[in-house]
Amino acid sequence: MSGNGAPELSVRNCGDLRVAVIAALWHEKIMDGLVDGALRALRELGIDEPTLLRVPGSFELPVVAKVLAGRGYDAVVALGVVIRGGTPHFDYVCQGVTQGLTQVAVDTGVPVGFGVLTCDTEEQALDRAGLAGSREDKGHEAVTAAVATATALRSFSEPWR
Ligand code: DLZ
Repeated sequence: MSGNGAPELSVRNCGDLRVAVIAALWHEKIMDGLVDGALRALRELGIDEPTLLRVPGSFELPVVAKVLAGRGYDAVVALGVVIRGGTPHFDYVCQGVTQGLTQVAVDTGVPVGFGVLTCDTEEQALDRAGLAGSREDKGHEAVTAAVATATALRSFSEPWR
């Protein structure tokens, strides 16, 4: 999937939203870039006190997302990096985390930003991590998408905003 064609999202009236970021611990340097990008995006949006929780691996992201979605957060952002190895394990972890996070969002109605990199190589992940020299900034993108979706949902329930 290419990053070409990504929209410029303009998100307003969101400084009061409660946002939680959940970040896996595997692949420390790449995760540092994703987490920094996510926190930078939240600061730019005026969301000053996000919750940040760390979990062991990407497979643990959906269960924590589900619990937080049930605790009053307006949006949850899940960050992780899964890099293909020599066994089918990669496919099972990617499938579990992708389906799990989708299910959380659809079942709870709370937007879940998908900031999980699923890459063949470490170089591909570094290129998307928002680090110096990266071409893409997926932590930042995941926050912006989740907050834009939360504000869109709020505009339906509060039409005067
Ligand atoms: C086991 C495992 C492997 C092999 N690779 C990764 C990875 O690249 N990225 C990641 O976030 N997690 C990995 N894990 C750990 C699983 O996500 C999970 O934490 C363990 O299977 C324990 O449930």
